Amino acid sequence: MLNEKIEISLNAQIKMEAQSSQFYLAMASWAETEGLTGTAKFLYTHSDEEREHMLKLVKFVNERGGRAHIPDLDAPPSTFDSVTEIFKMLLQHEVNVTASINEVVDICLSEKDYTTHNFMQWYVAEQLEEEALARNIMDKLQMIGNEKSGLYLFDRDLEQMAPAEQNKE
Ligand code: OFO
Repeated sequence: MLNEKIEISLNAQIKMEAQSSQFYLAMASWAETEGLTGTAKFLYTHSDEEREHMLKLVKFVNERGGRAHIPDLDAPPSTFDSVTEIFKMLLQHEVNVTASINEVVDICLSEKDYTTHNFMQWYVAEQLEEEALARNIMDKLQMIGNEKSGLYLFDRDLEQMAPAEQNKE
């Protein structure tokens, strides 16, 4: 049975993952309208994955005798200045997600809930990879600068990166 503190923190994490999914969906949609097919594909996949992260938490909370709350979400922006702005925001967002996951892990330890602690380790590892990937993408973008041909190649690159580097459970 989940204790109340843990249930509250897991529900907060459910919202965070759902919000991430919406945020990346908005980015994907913008990229698609800008003709950035590879970037859009990468972001649509990323958005789907965040939804999976949310679902995994929903099921865990319910299976442990708690009650998952499906939250209201804030509307994400519908336009962005550039691909660089998108990935800067994405990286910052992932850093915030990591902090929030660490918070859940902290609560698990102080409440001595080792089952949830164990479950959360999957998210800890996932964040490590997601942050590394986002940093790697930012490095590429910094190298390209404002070069149009570089952006074209970057977009093609991202198309390849979409499903392979992600999607593991
Ligand atoms: Fe990338 O946030 Fe989920 O865990």
